[in-house]
Amino acid sequence: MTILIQTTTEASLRRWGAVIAERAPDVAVRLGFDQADPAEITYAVVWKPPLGMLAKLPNLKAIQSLGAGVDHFIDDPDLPDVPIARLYDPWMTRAMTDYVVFNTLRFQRDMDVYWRQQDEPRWQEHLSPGPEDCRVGILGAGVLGSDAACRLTGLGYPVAVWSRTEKRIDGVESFYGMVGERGLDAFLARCDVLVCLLPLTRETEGILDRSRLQRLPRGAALINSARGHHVVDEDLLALLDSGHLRGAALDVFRTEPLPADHPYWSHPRVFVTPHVAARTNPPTAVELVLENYRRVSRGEDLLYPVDRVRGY
Ligand code: NDP
Ligand code: OXD
Repeated sequence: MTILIQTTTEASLRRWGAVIAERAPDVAVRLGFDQADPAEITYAVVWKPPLGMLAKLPNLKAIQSLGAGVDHFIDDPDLPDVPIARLYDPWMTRAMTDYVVFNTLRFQRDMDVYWRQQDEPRWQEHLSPGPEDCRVGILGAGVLGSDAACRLTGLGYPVAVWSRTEKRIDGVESFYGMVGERGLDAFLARCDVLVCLLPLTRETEGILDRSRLQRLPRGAALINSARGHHVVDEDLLALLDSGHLRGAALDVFRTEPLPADHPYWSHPRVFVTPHVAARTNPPTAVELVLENYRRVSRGEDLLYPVDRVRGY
């Protein structure tokens, strides 16, 4: 049993190598496809593997994503038919919830407005609502969405989630599916702050287009820390410029790094962060990576499996 770690930078390969060597010194690890004999690899641990690379591993038994999302390889036309696991790490969940809470507070307390006023400079108070008057809606009620929903509820925000199936989360309203009084349009109409924490799939690609964003109440804000392809950029920019939306906090983009000439960088109502809402943290993420390695070695099912048909 040999592990292949495949990531996008030498630094992260070295970091993963060091963490596994410390935690499981007896496990054979290859850092990068170029360093491996393809026939020896049984377990591939990957972030954005090159298309077709996984198909070159004839003895592969399982794939572990180094992200909660699997969109970075699930559409590979040559993806081997082996079990796949997404990443789950409480450290990462807490980081994402921190990011969502920080940005929700930023909008609710008008910090985005004060930030712009400082450029003028202008000394002007605003009558910011309390959390009880700021309705938050979270698209996605999985690992990340449900944790953010619980924390925000504890802070006094009225919170609703939208998912494929109905949810029961204490103090949180559940909306689900596309139609009906619990469907997507009804959900959007009650969101002063909309948070996107959906996986990127064929169903959710471009879900935040003009028609959906227009259903938000005037003056609503968007927080997208899921994937850039959930948002139709031109539609978001048009609604920010028209004043329908007050602002957007964006952590993820269709092209990453975000190109230097992209209008988001200089837009006064957009707050850009470079895909850092919940980074993968090797010292904690290694727990699941090694547990799934042991499971593969024993022929057991993976923890946190991905449904290939649903795409998450
Ligand atoms: P989960 O798989 O745990 O949850 C996904 C949720 O989305 C589920 O509630 C699911 O509904 C819902 N969903 C999926 N498809 C649909 C659909 N078509 N209609 C309605 N609801 C849908 O994912 P996580 O919470 O762990 O992560 C979400 C995403 O966050 C990741 O896929 C990744 O893209 C992004 N992410 C971003 C990071 C960053 O740093 N910016 C870091 C980590 C993750 P149901 O429960 O009914 O199946
Ligand atoms: C993830 C990510 O999917 O970091 O985990 O984006």
